[in-house]
Amino acid sequence: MTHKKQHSLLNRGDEACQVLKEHLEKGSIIRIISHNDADGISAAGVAANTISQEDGQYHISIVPRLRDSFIQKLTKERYQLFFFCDMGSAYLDSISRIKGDIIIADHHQPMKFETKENITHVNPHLFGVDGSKEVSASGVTYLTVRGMEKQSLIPMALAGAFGDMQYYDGFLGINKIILDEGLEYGSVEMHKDLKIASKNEEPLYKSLAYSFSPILPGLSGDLEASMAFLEKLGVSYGVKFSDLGPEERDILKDELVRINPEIFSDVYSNPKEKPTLRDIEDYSRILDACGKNKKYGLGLGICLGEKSDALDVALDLQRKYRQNLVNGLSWIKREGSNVMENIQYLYAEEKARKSVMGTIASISLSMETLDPELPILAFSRMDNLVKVSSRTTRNMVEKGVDLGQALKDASSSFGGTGGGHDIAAGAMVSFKEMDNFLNLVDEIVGYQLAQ
Ligand SMILES: [Mn+2]
Repeated sequence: MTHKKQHSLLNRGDEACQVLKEHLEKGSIIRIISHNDADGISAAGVAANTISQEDGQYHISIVPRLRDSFIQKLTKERYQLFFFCDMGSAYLDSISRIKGDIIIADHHQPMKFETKENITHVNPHLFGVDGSKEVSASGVTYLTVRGMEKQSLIPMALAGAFGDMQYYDGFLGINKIILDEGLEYGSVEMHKDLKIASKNEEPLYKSLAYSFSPILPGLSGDLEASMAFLEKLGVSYGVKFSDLGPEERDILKDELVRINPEIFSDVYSNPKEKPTLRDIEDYSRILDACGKNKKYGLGLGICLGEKSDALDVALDLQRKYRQNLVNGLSWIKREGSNVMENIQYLYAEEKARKSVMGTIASISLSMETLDPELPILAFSRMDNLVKVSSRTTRNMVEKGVDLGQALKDASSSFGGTGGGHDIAAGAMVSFKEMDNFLNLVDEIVGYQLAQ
């Protein structure tokens, strides 16, 4: 059954591939529209690299969300093929007004809509495949170019899956199929090692403090604690992990496994990349930092292998971003959250803190700095509006929590917009309605848990 569902999705990907090929043969300039996170940037990278390798041309826009005004603008553009990645499935009706052929490579819940002939819609949910766990947009986009033998782009397809948190100490479903294809072709290598961040780039104590997947309780997010931990072990904290001798590596491994056994596990790499970008999770984190800093072109430049100083600029951004994370996490440790009956929330107005709200909220849940039993809403003030990022745990989803539904219903009751996945969702509501919105979400989550 699973096999059949996956097969239908792969077939739809091949149909999209045919459309893409026809346009490449005709010399159409392809209009790519993608999302601004690590998954969306990787997806755009998979599409753009394919088009360049086939000597085609493209024009890309990376956007935070599909606004009606933007779709309106697209309807006036004269491209012959529009290629939406990581978005579009929820906007089929407005997208259908665009003239030209359309490929949608998305993994979000699609709206019910009778698809028009000019739209090739590739989305796991259409075939009963779980798009929140088994494939991300970069993977779906890879399925649309797979018919052109693009195995060299598999590391990028997996980077998006890491970015969308689809790694569960292993990949599932379509992600696993894509991984196996990469391993077989040799574009992905896998070995057992410590899964700590930026091993080829940062001094060891920073590598530990910046490791959040998996979490190292007591060390993740805490530079001083990481330094003290290494000092106590007698391991040099100021050198890169990659420069440690075998003996020091062994000591470190034994101690870290004691903190979290998942820290020693499969590490995936792209043997063709430069050392800093070789680890696919590091790659994904760098794209994430570009996205969070609104430097989409920079992230895309990295995906396109630009020779300029793009990587150095991106690493600088990542350092600043990580500093914000560390500061934000210590703020949560110090101040805690505001606790309601069924949920908890955080609120920020400072720019640096706002840039990391969703991330520090979810890290604090997994480190259990905050009560993991209470779904968290993180509010960032934007003039008259508040942006909400919400997160919960798999355990709570199993108990019935669906944040996508809760935020969609609660925000629409107060003239806002919202939605997303059961485990992570977002919304925008008017600042004046924040308290009402909170009370309603609290009520809805209570209701979901009582079912
Ligand atoms: Mn995505």
